[in-house]
Amino acid sequence: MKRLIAILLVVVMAIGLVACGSTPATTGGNSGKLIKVGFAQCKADESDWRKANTKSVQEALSKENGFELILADSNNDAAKQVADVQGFIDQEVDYIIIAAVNVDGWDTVLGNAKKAGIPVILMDRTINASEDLYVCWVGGGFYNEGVKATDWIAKRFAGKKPNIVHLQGQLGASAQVGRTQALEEAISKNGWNLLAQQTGEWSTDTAKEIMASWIQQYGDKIDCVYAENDNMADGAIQALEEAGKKVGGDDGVAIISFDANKAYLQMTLEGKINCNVECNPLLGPKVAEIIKKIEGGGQPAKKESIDETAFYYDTITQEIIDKRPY
Ligand code: GZL
Repeated sequence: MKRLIAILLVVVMAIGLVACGSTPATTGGNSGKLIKVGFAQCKADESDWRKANTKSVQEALSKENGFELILADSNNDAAKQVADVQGFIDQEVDYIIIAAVNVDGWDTVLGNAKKAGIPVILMDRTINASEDLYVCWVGGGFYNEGVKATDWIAKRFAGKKPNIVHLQGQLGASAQVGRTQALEEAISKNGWNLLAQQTGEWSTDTAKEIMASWIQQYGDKIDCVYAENDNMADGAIQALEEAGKKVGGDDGVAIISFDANKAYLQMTLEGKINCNVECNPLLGPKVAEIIKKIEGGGQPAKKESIDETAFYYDTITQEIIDKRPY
C-alpha cells in the first residue's frame, strides 16, 4: 500500500515536472523570463559557412528577442559535444539546439533530455537516432546538393571518364556523408575515376596541403576537384595555381564547391570555381520561429529543409552575387 502511494506520489510529481520541463514554466512571451537555450555548435569557426551560421543563431536568439543563449563549442570533438549537451540538461535549460559533429552516438544523452522534458532541435546536421528523441530538424539536403554537383560533372565531361580528386568534410558529419554518397554513386554509375579521396576537415589550409601532395602524385592527370565546402575549394585552387596549373573556366581543372558564400561566388564569377552548390547558413530565424511555435503550444514539422540552388561560372552575374545575404 505504502509503495503504491509512493509510486502515485512520484507519478504526480513527474507529471508536474514534465509539465514544467516541456513547456518552460514561463516564456519570453508573457512572463518576460528569457527562454534559456543551450546551443551545441560543432566548431564555431571551422569554415566561413559555420561562422555565418553561428552568427545567425546568436542574432536570432538574442536577449532582445527573449532568449538567453548558451553556446558550447565542441571544437569538432564528438565526445565533448555529447558532454556539452549533458551539461545543458544538468543546467535545466528550456531548449537544446544541436549542430552535430557526428551522426552517431546520440541515443543516451537525447534519452536523458527527453526524460528531463527538454525539447531538442537539430540544426543543419542530421543524426542517426530515433526520431522520437528530438522535436525536429532544419537544414539543407546534403545528398541532393551532391547530385546537383555530379549532374554538372556529367555535363562537363559528357562521354568522358574524368579523373577526380575528392576533398571530404569532417568524416562522420552528415554534410560529408550526403555529399560523399552522391559522388560515389555517380562515379560507379558513370565509370569515372576517383584518383584520391581524403578529409580536408572543412579547412582551407588542410585542403591546400593535401592538394599539393596530389599534384605531386598525379600532375596533369587531375581533371576535377570535388571539394565539399568553399574553404577547401579555395585551398585546392591555391595549390593548383602555385603549381602553375590552369584552374576552372572552360579548360582548366574543374572545381566543384559547396556552401556558396559570397566571397566564393566571386571566385565562381571569376571562373575559378565552376559549380558552387548553395547551403544556407542563416538558420537562426527558423530555429527561433520553431521555439516560439512550441512555446505557443504548436508542433513544428519534423523535417524542414531549406531551399537551395547552385551557381555556375558561365551563368552567374555580379548582380546575383550582390543580392546574396551571405
Ligand atoms: C553544411 C555544413 C558544413 C558546410 C561547411 O550544412 O554542415 O559545415 O558545408 C561547414 O562549410 O563547416
